[in-house]
Amino acid sequence: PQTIFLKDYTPFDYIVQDVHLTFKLAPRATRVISRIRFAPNPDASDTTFFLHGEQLDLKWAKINGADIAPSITPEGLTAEVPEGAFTFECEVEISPETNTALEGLYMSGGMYCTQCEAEGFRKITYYPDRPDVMSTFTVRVEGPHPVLLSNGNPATSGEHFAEWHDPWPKPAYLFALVAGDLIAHPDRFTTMSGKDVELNIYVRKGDENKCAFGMEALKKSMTWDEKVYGREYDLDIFNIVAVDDFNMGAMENKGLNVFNSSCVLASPETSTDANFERIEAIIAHEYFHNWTGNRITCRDWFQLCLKEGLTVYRDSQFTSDMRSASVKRISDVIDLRGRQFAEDGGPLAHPVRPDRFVEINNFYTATVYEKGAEVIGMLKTLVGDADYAKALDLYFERHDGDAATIEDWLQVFEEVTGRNLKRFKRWYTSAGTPQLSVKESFKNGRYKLTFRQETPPTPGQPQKKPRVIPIALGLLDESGAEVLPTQILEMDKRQKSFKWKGLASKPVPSILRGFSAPVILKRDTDDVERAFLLAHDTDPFNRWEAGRELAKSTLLNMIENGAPPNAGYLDGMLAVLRDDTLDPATRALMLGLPSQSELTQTLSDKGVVPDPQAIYEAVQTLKLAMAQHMQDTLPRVYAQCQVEGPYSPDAEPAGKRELAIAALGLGSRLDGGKAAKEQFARADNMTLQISALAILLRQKVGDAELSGFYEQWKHDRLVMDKWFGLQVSAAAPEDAAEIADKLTQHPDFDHKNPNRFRATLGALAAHHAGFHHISGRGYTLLADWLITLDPINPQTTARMCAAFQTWKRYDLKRQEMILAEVDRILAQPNLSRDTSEMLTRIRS
Ligand code: BAL
Ligand code: ZN
Repeated sequence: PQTIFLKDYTPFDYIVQDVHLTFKLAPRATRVISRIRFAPNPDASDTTFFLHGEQLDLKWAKINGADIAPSITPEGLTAEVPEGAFTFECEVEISPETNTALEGLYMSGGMYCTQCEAEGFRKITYYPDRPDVMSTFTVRVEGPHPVLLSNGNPATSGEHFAEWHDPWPKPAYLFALVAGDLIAHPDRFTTMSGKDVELNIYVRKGDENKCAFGMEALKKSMTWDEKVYGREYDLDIFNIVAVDDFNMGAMENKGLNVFNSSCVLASPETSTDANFERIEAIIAHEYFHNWTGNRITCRDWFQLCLKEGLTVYRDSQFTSDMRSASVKRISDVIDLRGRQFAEDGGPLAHPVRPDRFVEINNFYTATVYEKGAEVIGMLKTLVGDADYAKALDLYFERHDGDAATIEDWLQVFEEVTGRNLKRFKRWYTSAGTPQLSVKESFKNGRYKLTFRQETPPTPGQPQKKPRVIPIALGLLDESGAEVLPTQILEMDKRQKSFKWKGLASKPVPSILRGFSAPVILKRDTDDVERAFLLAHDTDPFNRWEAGRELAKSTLLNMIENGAPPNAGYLDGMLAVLRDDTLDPATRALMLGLPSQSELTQTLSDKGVVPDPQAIYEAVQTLKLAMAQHMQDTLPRVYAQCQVEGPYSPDAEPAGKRELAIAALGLGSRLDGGKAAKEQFARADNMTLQISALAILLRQKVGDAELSGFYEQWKHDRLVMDKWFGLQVSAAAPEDAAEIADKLTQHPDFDHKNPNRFRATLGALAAHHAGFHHISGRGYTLLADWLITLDPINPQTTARMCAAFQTWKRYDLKRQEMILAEVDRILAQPNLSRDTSEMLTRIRS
């Protein structure tokens, strides 16, 4: 397969002036008739007329009304064209019903829908399918369905047809079409300039009672983007459609967002607090793309972080404003360390802006999205809130209607601030997580911190230059009072020292407050200082971090030296549990332990070969010790955190439930699940019901509840995904693969549905000790299913291959077993480009 390089970018040879499409829908024989006006691009150097097109059955093609016989390859169409402007027309036939890749136009549960990002439009018709080709679209959809939707504003409609016109030029990846027997949950919004906008969430019959929360989230997002970024919505209508079969979470098509139903449908009985929060964030994310992604799009796919990093950053700001900023920050960092640090430290490491790819679908990664958002957070920290706002205003003003680059983005910051961002730009171009080590000295009231940055080599980048790292720092005295409130140190060299004088005593530093940069902090410290910061740090993130570090040091000592649980840690956690001045959600986060894969990474960074079973056992031992140490307090906290009245997904009641569930989970190690059985029996919402079930399954006393849950919810697809996933994630390590295997034989398992596939096999891959069980059954089962799924849905298959990316961390036996499975998949004939690229990179 061909590698595509950023350095080879050239503009398309033509400008597309406008596009007219007619769809005559039929499950296996949809006809797509296109009329496209082209004109030569004065910025282009060549005049080859090539249009992308894959798996299309061309019926005819014309230029300026005259038949042509273009040359067709599996990748597209080439034709002779006249000089100057001309009109290209063609008709193709496609088969949505047999499109299991869920890319292009396909069918899901009887409805038609599309997914075109990144390169799906070429499976709909012949077109220059690249993000820098932008045009207005007029679309006519013909079919017997009550609802016929496309982008933009509705034009005309009649019996069995509807026409839509999108006045905003857009690239083909933002095209969308939906047709089906759908029900609308309608509403309206008045924009800041007084424009009335029609809003709809379209769902299948039976789901109409699960739209209200999503609609409120949409209106909140529209208001927030006006208030915080001054961005107003720009069409007469905004539609969201829920689809059951979808490779991603959701898609920001202009005026017609298509959502995985799991990311929009919500009700207290079927969705957990975490589901509600995620739905709110994803609705905001897709809506925010209207400006950061759609009005200003990417010049080429290497610039994906331009829209994704910024939009993730914006949705995290939104969630911080709607809920608790510190809880959001802590949760984001847990996620970043779990997914992005693993990627950055292994064979799949790539820069936030990659400079090469084989299959762009493989670059919708935690690095592009989440690290991309971290880079924007750092930029804002460095330039300050006021200049960030000015730079964003300039960005929107200057690049509205453009397909832009990271250079364009950084340029507006340079102009507004007068800064040179050359060194900062390395965050975009250099892969790997910097390690930031720090040494301190104190003498005669003078305190000095010396930082050093080092980034390990990553594939294709053996040497790393220093980057600009904003370090938020505060200093505390021995009583816990702040002697230096938070200030930002700019670490812009390989090594740099910072000094303070006139201090009465040696301070305790609180470094990297709020996790001000996505780095690994390396500091020789001890549990006494960690316990001090856990008790006193005024920065909520670093207070949590101190507890986390203490937990890590306790667990590592247990794993490596067979030590008993550290009494200081147990006391510290008991104090946290009892600390009523801390909000419940923060207490719940503090009581959580580092994930087993995070511990694996820490061990492997220290040069120790991790044993997944030993890590699992240490975690179980520590949880039991915590339960014993807290046994008098747990029931009181559980009782205090009961929420009265009707269910609300707001942050405050959700936080209380989270702490109650944490207390229940620990307590179940002493009461054999008695209290969890009671909670399951009286639960009137999914958060309480499924958390109780999870606790019972972990205690191996939940068989009756598991069957009861199935009988209660077997009609509900999204709840059944939870039922599948939970059984695997709650299994003991030795049982996880066998349980997953049995579930794949269950009549309700459907490997063609990405949600069900991910719920079952994804849960296995995420069960650290289960997936890496020394029997190797986890590896074999996942590989079997990846081989089965690849010809059906390459995108979902390729993403799940990432489960194998950490193979180098483990012992030789596990390494051999993993590589044998990777090679078995690679040896399959006709393996997709997606999967083959992923596994080849993992193998390297
Ligand atoms: N653009 C793909 C889906 C998303 O990031 O919103
Ligand atoms: Zn996005």
